[in-house]
Amino acid sequence: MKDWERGVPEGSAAVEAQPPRLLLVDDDEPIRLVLTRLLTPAYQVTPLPSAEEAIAEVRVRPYDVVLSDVFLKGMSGVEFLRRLREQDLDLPVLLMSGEPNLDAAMRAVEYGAMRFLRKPVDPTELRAALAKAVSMRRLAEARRRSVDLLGLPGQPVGDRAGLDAVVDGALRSLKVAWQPIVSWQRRRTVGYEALMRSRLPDPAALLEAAAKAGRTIELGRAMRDAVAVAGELAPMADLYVNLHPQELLDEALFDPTAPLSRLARRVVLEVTERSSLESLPDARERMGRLRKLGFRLALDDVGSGYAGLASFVLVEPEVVKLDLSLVRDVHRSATRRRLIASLLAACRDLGSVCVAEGVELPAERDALAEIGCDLFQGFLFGRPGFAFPEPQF
Ligand code: G
Ligand code: MN
Repeated sequence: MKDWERGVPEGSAAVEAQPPRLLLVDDDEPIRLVLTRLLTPAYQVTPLPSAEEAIAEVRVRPYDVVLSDVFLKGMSGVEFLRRLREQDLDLPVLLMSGEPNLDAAMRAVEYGAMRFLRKPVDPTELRAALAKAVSMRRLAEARRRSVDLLGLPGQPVGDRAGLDAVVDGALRSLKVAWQPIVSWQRRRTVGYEALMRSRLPDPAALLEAAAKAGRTIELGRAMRDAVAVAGELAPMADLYVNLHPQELLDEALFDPTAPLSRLARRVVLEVTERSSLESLPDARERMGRLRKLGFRLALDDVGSGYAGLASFVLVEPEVVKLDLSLVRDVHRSATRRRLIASLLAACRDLGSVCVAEGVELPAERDALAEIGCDLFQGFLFGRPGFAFPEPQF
């Protein structure tokens, strides 16, 4: 479990002397009181009744996170966000609303709200969302401050040549592991997700090494080619392939004669909602080109707390993959079930199908099936393996 899921800002523990500064904006006084009480002393809460006062406040004092009602007198939520962004680009904003209004939520998220919370806000969910926002705030700051130091976790690499050697070795040992995606009702495999493996300890280490060496595109190509070779031998099922956002800028991805393009009708390309696709030049047009080649698109890691709605609007995914952090313990959490049920309903409206990822327990599977989810991926059905593992039902 990550710290933010426990409701503890990452890296806070004993090291951080000051609790994070939270600006609470709501024109309803009882709500200000309740939330202030709930969040003190974990946060230094400044409650304010209006958007105008909040804007004035962030001008004079630094804040780590803003929690605000979306409907404030005298200023729309979108206008409020825009003015906050003028002051501070990295300031995370969580919006709350009593009226679940998809349109307002989408526009808010488009304008950089990090999360949309429904009132009455569930305290556990609120704490987790705030802790995550603060962690991301710190990460953004650290990133801006950090000089680009070379080095992998647990494996310091002092120079560019050393780094290139690490990446070369990893590329030579690159292999594709496949994890089944199943229909529970039909007890059938409907697809396999391709996962990268190499002699580095985990795929994240490989991605990080490649990124530091400026070789992300090269790694992506190698992986796509490896997928295409193995995919020729795959059982009849769709092939799910993760794309790094930078790969969307690689012309080779759009080449109709590339090995993977020849399998396009069977391939679902996964783009993650963890990165801001909106900042990608011509993102929408690029998605269109991939569809013309026959590829379908999936939005990966949905529900991991990032700007989901904006990426939804942009990608219009055929497949939505629910993040394992949302799936975990779904049988024990009515909040998760409600959230997933509303995601499933939204997917149905938009003509997308949902895959629940990271299903480990029969109880999770059953709870998901009960709210209408049928496609599953996870250790319960099959671990990733090199020879297209048969799932267990
Ligand atoms: O980000 P993406 O959804 O592409 O990540 C898939 C990752 O999730 C893979 O690394 C895979 O090994 C892992 N994974 C798949 N099924 C499970 C599961 O049931 N539990 C856990 N903890 N991880 C899983
Ligand atoms: Mn994936």
